[in-house]
Amino acid sequence: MSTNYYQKEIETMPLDELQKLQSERLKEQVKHVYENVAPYRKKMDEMGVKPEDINGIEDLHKLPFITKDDLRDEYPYGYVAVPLDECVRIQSTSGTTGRRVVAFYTKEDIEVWEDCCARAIVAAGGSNKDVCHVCYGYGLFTGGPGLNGGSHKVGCLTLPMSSGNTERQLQFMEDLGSTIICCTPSYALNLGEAIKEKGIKDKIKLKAGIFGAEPWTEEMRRDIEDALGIKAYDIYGLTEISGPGVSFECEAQAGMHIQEDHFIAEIIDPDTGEVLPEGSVGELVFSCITKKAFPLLRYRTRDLCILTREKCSCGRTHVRMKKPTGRSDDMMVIKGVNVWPSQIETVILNQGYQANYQIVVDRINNKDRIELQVELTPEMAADPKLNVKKKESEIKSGLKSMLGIGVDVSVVQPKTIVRSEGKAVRVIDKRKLFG
Ligand code: DLL
Repeated sequence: MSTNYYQKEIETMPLDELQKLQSERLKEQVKHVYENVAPYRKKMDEMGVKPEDINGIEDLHKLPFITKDDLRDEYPYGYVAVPLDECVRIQSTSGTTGRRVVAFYTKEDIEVWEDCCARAIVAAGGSNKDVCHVCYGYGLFTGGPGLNGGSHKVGCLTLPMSSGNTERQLQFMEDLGSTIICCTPSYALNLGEAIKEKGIKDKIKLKAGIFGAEPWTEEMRRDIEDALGIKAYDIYGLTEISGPGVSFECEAQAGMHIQEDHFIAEIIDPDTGEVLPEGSVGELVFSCITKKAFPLLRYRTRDLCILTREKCSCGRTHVRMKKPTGRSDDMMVIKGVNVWPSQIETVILNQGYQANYQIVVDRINNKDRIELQVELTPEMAADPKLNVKKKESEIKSGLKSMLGIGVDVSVVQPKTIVRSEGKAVRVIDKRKLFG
């Protein structure tokens, strides 16, 4: 394996040095936040914690958490820690429920964020020889601006395509010889489908893709790699912590390295808030130790995952997070059973379907009902021996053994389920559970 780094010294820094750096940065950051963010100062005062009590990462657990609700309550400026004339950018979450969260950046914060994205691009094999095709949305969403900035830093020829208009995406990809693509994994599959339909796979020069912003399974990775003829890398991030690049995969494709010189990660029990040991599944919590404008400490992401410090073959020393298995708030409780969409996806992809599916949950006469629609692949639909009932019952029994509950399954013709250009909406929950 030949490994490239964007910032080798920091990416491969021995753990003891890295933790020393984190401790120094954390101490400074807590002071900065305490002095400048009134709602956080209040939280610390209520818990009886002063900046002097934080002498290093071993004291992190003493600090209060921040949740999305805290940010919404203080919308828009409550958690901004520098005068507004030092801020140069705002980005925002998509905010499908409740108020949007807006994040603020100084010039230096943008540098940090773009460095993180540049590290991800280089880890995916990118260099100034590449044409980097960015079809994450541009605008308030962080995907487009983040990868765009990282791509500039690496020196790639950057194509700021934004999302949508698949025809035009393919035209540019072909004409300009795009070699790296950045988009959501669900859109990558749509592009793969369109390339196959047009029969232009041999004209596409892609070698790598950097996919994130939504959960995707290993099975989906395999499908994307086949459809586009590339190596598919995962990238993770959230607006509140800066955007994409908080963590990313290297060529080992075995979990995403969290950029620990900028973000300290913890895994907690989502119910009690207790910090869990390495290897436990729990909620991921981040503390930003270099950002100045919007420096969240102990921010609860609601993403569930596992951290590992096992040695990585790429030489990076930064802790890795496994693919998030779901969100503590995305988990559905159906017929009393915890169900994550990723479990359903694993079953259908293992049976040869693609990730074109929709889950509808309803409650009829006080009984939960879960229905899954799955698209046949064009090959399945064209098979003269296709037996729809058999296909449906195979999926049903796969789901029964994965989830332990019955699911109503219908297979539908290719192209029936609406395609996404950004984050896919997999679940429609019609139950009115929360008033
Ligand atoms: O989705 C930032 C991003 C853009 C990440 C482009 C990667 C690529 P938000 O819109 O604030 O930010 O959504 C953040 O998306 O808490 C996760 O639940 C989910 N998410 C992001 N990346 C991944 C991933 C961007 N690789 C929320 N795997 C996060 C699973 C992801 N879920």
